Amino acid sequence: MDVLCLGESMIVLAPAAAEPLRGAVDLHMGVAGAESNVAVALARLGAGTAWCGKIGDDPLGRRIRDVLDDAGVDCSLVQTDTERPTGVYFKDPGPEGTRVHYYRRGSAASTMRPGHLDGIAPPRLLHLSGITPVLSDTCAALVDELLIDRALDPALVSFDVNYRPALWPVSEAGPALRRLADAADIAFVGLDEAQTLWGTATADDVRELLPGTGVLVVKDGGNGVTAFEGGKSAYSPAEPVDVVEPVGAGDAFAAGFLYGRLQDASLEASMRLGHRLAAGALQTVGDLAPPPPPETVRAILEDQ
Ligand code: KDG
Repeated sequence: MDVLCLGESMIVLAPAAAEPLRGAVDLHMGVAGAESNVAVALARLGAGTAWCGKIGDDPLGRRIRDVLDDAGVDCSLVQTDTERPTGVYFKDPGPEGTRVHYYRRGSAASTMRPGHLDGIAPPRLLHLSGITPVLSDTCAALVDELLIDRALDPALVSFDVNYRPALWPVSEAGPALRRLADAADIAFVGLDEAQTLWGTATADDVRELLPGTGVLVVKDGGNGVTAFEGGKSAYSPAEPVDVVEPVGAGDAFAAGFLYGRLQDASLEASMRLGHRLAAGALQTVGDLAPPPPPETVRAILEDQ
């Protein structure tokens, strides 16, 4: 297996016309979850990918499984909880951007705990995010086991900071997410997110704050992305797009970047593939967009 992504997946309901939720009549139902979004995008690019999480024994959990199965994601490690439901969230587009409303407290996924992946063969890469540690104390302990204690050694561990303000305050999230990102082999963070969490102003400031991260990827929205590796850094401008709905674009970027790295592509080429996938996600209401054609992927990665 190339990549294993672990985290909570949910059903997302979003106004079909990208209008405010309050007045919406038609909702689009999709499958969401930062880590499973990455898994779907990677599988569609052709990487051997598994997703691991916990779903409820309900139609929503089965829908998640169906969508991931259809995308070619290996779900054999997924656990089903017969007591607790699959989580749900709503997207609420508005003039100030899209807000999210979660219905996930006490969900099946919140009962994940250390030992969840005991006995599995280590993948080349394990992908985690900063959403999982806030789901419950046992989820936080699981992330520690995998990222700090490296239970799946020698797998590389990638970590998307993914600060979700609706789930925890900066005073708790700031130090917790810094510790995890600094221990990762590859970490993704938004420049605005880093500003909120750590008060940093520039990508260089973030690098200074996270000297332990192997490859650090600092994303500046529609402007571009700076990646650091060892003493080297590279900048890649974003693709200009008309944004329909932004949620999911960060996951798409992460998938493109990780796919590039798995193919031994340069930082620059990996960022370009990340941008291409993010552009697709920005132009769709759901979290998941169709992948670029294989010849486009090849051309992006060959142009080092
Ligand atoms: O990155 C997109 C995710 O935010 C979305 O799919 C839902 O995982 C999610 C979360 O916890 O916000």
